Amino acid sequence: MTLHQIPNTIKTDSFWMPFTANRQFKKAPRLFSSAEGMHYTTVDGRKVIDGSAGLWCVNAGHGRKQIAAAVERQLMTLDFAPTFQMGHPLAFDFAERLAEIAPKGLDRIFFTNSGSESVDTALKIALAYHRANGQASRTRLIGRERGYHGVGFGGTSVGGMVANRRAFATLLPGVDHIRHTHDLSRNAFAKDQPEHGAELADDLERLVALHGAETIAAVIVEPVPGSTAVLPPPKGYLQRLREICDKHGILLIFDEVITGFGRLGTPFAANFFGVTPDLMTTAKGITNGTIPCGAVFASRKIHDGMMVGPENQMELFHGYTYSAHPTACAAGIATLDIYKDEGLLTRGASIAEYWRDALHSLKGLPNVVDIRNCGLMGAVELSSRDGAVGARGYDVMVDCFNRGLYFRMSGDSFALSPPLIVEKSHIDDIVSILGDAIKRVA
Ligand code: PXG
Ligand code: PLP
Repeated sequence: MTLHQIPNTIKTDSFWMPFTANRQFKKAPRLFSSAEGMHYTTVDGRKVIDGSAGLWCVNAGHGRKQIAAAVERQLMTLDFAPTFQMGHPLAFDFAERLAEIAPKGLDRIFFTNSGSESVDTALKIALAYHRANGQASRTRLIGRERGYHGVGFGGTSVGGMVANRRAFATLLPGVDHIRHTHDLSRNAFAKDQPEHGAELADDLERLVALHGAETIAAVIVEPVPGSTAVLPPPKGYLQRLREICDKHGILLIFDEVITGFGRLGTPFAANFFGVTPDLMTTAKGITNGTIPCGAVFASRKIHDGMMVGPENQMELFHGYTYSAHPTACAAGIATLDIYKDEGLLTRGASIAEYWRDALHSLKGLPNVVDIRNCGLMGAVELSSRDGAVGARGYDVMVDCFNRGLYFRMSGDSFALSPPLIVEKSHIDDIVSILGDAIKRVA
């Protein structure tokens, strides 16, 4: 199991690692020292294929010189400029460029520094919008079980992964959740979107009946939940959710922090599913993972609905010191240039079928209970060992790392989302290393 893992030669005590079993990790650290294209290189010089685009963010692959050069140039020209009652041209240019690729009508852009900040921003905009439009009673926020919306108090509250919630007491009041759509009994090994479960969107009607529509501000869902290991929505589900929101005047927020910027073979999941939300949260791929940045895309209806009151009065009392940071804007524009020049926002569509078939070839291996795919997202789910959820998954993950494959795991599921530059040969490598590990660990 410790093959290739160097003895611990660095001091690891001070860094309190995020979302990590710190004590276990520090006994045998897994350390990357450089990256290029589809691969990381470890501190001991091994090439490891990146099966998860870093943390779902390095969509154009690693080591893009164009982005590095743009950031360097920007730092030497204008290192920082405020965007509170001041501005700098790149912020406006970047917003215009994002508006060009936005789902139709979602072309008003509020900048943040992460997915968590995008989520909390979108939730606050939803509340403020209703208040500005005479519906101040709409204060409830609805999430979904198994959802992940980052780690702010807002995102944690609407999130639906119990481990991320239970240590943090009562969170925001007035939050409720609709049911998740993961249903192995009906949909195991479904390809692309599962057939069964569109009716689960009706769970929103249950909450409307319970609380009254006039108390509900917004519903937030990931079009394809990522952190709970890739759960494509049942056919018709998102359409139905949109209809129910419209019927009751509830805003629909798509959290596209993972699905944004080409992950499904379309610029955004909203394009892929043909469903347009009122607000869309993004981050990660917006700068190819290089410089922290996020953006909330708002509809004209929401934006214009907030542009009320005296002109000399701020419309939204919200923003971050680093909203539209010059280096993030420079990195973002360079990233969008790469996406455009290389067709990466739609490239996934041409390789998604190969990806799907390769993943589904793992069906029948020991303990494999489900395989899921959507665009260039994919997941393999294993059954858990008795009384030890996550143990088998961890062993497979470590085995893969030792043999040259990195990916994210969630319990006993593996979430795969390679950089969008992935070639068929890389997919073959990913699937063969993973398949061998599943057999070996069994
Ligand atoms: N919303 C969604 C849908 C996300 O996936 C966030 C919000 C929060 O973004 P920030 O930038 O604050 O982390 C995310 C982030 C994993 C994994 O492998 C997923 C995320 C982050 C790190 C790891 O499941 N998603
Ligand atoms: N805490 C203090 C004391 C601050 O002054 C600020 C910003 O001015 C913040 C937190 C928020 O920081 P940020 O704008 O980077 O989110």
